[in-house]
Amino acid sequence: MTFKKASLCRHFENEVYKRVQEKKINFPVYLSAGQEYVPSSIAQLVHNKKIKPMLFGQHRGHSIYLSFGGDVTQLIDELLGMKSGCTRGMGGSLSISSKKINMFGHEGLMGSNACMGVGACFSSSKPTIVFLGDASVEEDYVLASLSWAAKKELPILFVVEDNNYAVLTKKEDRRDWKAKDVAKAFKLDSYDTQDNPENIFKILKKNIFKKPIFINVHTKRLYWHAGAGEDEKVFGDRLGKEMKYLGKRAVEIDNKIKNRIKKLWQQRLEKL
Ligand SMILES: Cc1ncc(C[n+]2csc(CCOP(=O)(O)OP(=O)(O)O)c2C)c(N)n1
Repeated sequence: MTFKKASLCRHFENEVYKRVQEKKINFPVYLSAGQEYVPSSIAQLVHNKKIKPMLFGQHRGHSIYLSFGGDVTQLIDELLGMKSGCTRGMGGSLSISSKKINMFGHEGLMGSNACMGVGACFSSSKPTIVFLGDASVEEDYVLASLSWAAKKELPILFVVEDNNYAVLTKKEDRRDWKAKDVAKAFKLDSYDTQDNPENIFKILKKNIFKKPIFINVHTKRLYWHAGAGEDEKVFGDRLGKEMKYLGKRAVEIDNKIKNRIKKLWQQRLEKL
């Protein structure tokens, strides 16, 4: 199931990539191809536990939306600026929201979703997930949010999708500390891992939403920070590894999903 979610996210993003190149989409898009196993694994775990958390993502949110069961057609429509989009065609790529899956749209200030997620969780005591990037976790207000979540023992999960980049600047050129160590200093249960679903399940299975947890997951961004282009060839992305591991059946499933998404995009483009 995690594989199916990840495959859906990948093919969705590949279709967006094509539409940007064809100039069917003319505003900034933030593609999450390569990183999809992070939200897919967490969504699967949460789904298995029958929990429907509040979701606070950042600008790179397509895979979060899709992994947690957001309607595919509505996301296509959103990116095409149609009223039938999940954010009524007004949010675009960076501000994906959906009442159906409790996903709150991002307003653009990196890391502000941590403050909002912590506030929402504090006031409602509902299970909450905040997705951050490895750069947004450097913002001072994110650190204040981690501290409050720890102090109030909130049912919250902070997930850092650590793709190593802040636009084009690598982590090694920005800081000499690990996010996990900082979170630990605030007395959060804190982890550092690869984007392997088994690792993620193992870490979160027992205590998710029982106490505040911070997980930094190393992953890979396949496309530019914004728009459609390739920075450098990235090898060994997680979806490729999983396909190799799962074998022939996975390739069949992947092809089916690819064709379904392709067709859906074509159908929605005809509505323009
Ligand atoms: C406070 C603030 N500073 C700068 C920016 C411009 N900006 C947008 S995204 C981004 C990089 C974000 O990197 P990260 O949080 O690691 O997420 P990623 O893009 O890698 O998913 C920057 C600098 C912003 N939106 N907000």
